[in-house]
Amino acid sequence: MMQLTIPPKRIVRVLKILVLGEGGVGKTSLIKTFVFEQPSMSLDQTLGAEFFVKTLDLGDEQLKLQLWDLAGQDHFKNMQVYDRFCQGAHGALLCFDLSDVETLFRLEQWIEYLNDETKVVVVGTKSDLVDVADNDEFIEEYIRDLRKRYPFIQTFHKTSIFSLHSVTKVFLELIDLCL
Ligand SMILES: Nc1nc2c(ncn2[C@@H]2O[C@H](COP(=O)(O)OP(=O)(O)OP(=O)(O)O)[C@@H](O)[C@H]2O)c(=O)[nH]1
Ligand SMILES: [Mg+2]
Repeated sequence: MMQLTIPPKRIVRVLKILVLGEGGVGKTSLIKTFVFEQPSMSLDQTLGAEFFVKTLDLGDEQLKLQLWDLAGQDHFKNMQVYDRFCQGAHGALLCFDLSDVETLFRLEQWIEYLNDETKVVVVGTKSDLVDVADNDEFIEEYIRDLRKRYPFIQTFHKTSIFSLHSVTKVFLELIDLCL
């Protein structure tokens, strides 16, 4: 009997992607929604760091994504290991909660971990919780100013884990910038 051998797809590239932002902004939920391709609420605080892998098909080749989910609570940040965790990252999603402006003001603390070669997309999470008009102009202006000071910040998008489209978009856009 003839046997068919299907050659394994070749891994073309490995991308290290960080997902950063204050505790509770929705980093783990965002990653899980992207990885599992369905709205995925995270119910627990991340302890230290978690790590997810997703492969994407690029024709007959594969892209392997290493998604680094760093806990946002202050006591983890104070352990001073994040500098090392962030080394060598190709891209980062810098997340804040649209319904909690304090988390926007803390973005700069996370930017400190990055170098100018890392591609960055800013993500305003939980868009389902806010009215479009709430703080909108203020937030846009604040991010415009951040981008002037940190030109490696590329774009800003709003997400909700209940809209798979917006979640996939931020990851794919970042990946595109990194390739
Ligand atoms: N309404 C709404 N809630 C969300 C959304 N994303 C996350 N949440 C909720 O926000 C809370 C915190 O989400 P996590 O994903 O655990 O937040 P985190 O940033 O990983 O927090 P740490 O692990 O502590 O750093 C959970 O109750 C989520 O269900 C969203 O898009 N909309
Ligand atoms: Mg988490």
